[in-house]
Amino acid sequence: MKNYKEKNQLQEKITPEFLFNKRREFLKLGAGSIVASSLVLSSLKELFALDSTNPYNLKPTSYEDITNYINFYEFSVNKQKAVKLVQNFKPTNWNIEVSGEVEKPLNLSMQDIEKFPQVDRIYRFRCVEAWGMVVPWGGIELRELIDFIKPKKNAKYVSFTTLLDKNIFKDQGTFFKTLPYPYVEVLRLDEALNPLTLLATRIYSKPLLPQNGAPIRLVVPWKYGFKSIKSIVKIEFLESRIKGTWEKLDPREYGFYANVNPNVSHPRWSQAKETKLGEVEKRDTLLFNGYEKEVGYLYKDLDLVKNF
Ligand SMILES: Nc1nc2c(c(=O)[nH]1)N[C@H]1C(S)=C(S)[C@@H](COP(=O)(O)O)O[C@H]1N2
Ligand SMILES: [Mo]
Repeated sequence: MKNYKEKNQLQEKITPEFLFNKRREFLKLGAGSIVASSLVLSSLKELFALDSTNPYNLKPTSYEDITNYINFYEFSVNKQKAVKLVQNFKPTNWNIEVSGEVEKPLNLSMQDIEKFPQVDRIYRFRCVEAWGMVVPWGGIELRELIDFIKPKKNAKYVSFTTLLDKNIFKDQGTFFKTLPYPYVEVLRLDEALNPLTLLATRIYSKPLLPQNGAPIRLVVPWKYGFKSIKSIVKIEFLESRIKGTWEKLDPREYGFYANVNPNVSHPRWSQAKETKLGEVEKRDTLLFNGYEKEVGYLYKDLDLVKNF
């Protein structure tokens, strides 16, 4: 797009139906033939860019990789083993307790979650272990739920808790004796309210598989993956900060913020580069995992080295 005016003109022409049909055309014809046909095609990139599902035109990682290369320590620290063991986990009649400093404490079923506006978002996802992927998530923006339950004025933090059930999660308290279960993660309320933050219930439009945190998990794409807690049964609004599971285990390795940052090394390895699942060449790690424009305001007065 050459200039702002031109972009505005294009935007005026583009209705959601237009966008949908063009996309369908594109998908039907394949990329090759579309180059020959004229119309919008020089602007094809911009066309996709205007779609809020995938503003950075990211290429999603395969479903195979997303659903097999996982971390779910309650089952095993070994990724293949965890996928195998997690298959016995069949989340039914799921219930999420929403409590703490809120006007409307309540219990939510998955049917209740479905009543909130549903969104699809293709995000980068970066594990602290220096691998990354691109995931087409579906679910709700966490802020929709927060608006609904109305936090009290003194609520400043939100904590999330994974189900605790040693009959299902065989490794809760065995391999990692030092890991304090249930798994807990914590966000500042303003981080939780950022439009990027999701409660995800789908990947590639399919319900989450147990290994990816069925039936509902947090997604915070600018933070290391351990913040994106799986299989949530409790969301609590708090006046003061508490430590999550990883921060409790070792605050020097797993800070409260855990914002993706190429310049802040993990004590045992550099974070400057990452390997995307399905790729061979390493890529540069991006500050805030490439979401500085969307989340930079949250940290403008914060020393990112001290508060890692
Ligand atoms: N309850 C729970 N949530 C969790 C984890 C876990 O072990 N238990 N692992 C975290 C880590 S380290 C990462 S990288 C992501 C991985 O998500 P994925 O397995 O769907 O890729 O989940 C996070 N959420
Ligand atoms: Mo991770």
